[in-house]
Amino acid sequence: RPIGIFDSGVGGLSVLKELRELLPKENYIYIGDTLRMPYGDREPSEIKDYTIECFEKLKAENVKAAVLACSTSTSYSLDELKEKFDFPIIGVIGAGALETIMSTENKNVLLLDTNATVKSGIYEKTIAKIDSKINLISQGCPDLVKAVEEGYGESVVGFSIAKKYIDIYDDFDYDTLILGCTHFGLVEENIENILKEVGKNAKIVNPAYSTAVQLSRILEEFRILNSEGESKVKYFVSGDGENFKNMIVDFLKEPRDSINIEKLEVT
Ligand code: DGN
Repeated sequence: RPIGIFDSGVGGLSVLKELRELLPKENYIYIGDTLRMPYGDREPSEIKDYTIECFEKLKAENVKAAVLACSTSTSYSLDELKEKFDFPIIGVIGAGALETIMSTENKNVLLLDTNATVKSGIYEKTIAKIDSKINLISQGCPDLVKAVEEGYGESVVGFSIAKKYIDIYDDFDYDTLILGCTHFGLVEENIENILKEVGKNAKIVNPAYSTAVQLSRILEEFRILNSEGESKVKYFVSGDGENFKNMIVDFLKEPRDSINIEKLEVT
């Protein structure tokens, strides 16, 4: 049985990349709700309904476990999904929050995320349960989500968009920066270069990696790892598949003609 990955768009590719490195023999089903993305400026009820609808598709594909590879959906719908579906589901915030707690020494942390995730306060709450002394400042970066989704996140324009948000916190002495929205994992190198340019010696937390580690441990523990055959990925997108395909080629370095994308019909 395959592993499911869901994001509103291309952001979950950052999680897929890490998962395939850790679990190269698994099959994957990726759903990107590209028609209705970005979720970051939507109402909580819409985020929840759309996410559940996409998870029905993962269920129909008989996934053995799934990653909710979208911080926005994790903020607003993880609890409900866990109640509704009977396969294990992990979000991207738990692992990201833990890694942050272990990373920061001066306890000043900057979070770049979607407006909706920032508004939910979920990172603050999750972190405070373990370390209430951490001072987290959050910034919604909708223009950066758009740049990554449309494929110019790594360009000069994408660089200056990301820098615009980082520049706001010039006076904040943070030692850890969280790439909360999974889209930002696709431009981690740009962010690293910006931090260098502005003279910030901060560690980057990309929850894609810690989330992939968390899932691989769960699969190992329950002994439901796939150990034979060739790994395949099947993509379903609700919007235009061309741009999505370009991102797979650029970011995952997949040969174009090996990419299997199907249309996901949504209401
Ligand atoms: N990758 C999503 C997230 O992590 O929240 C995307 C954002 C969006 O749809 N705005």
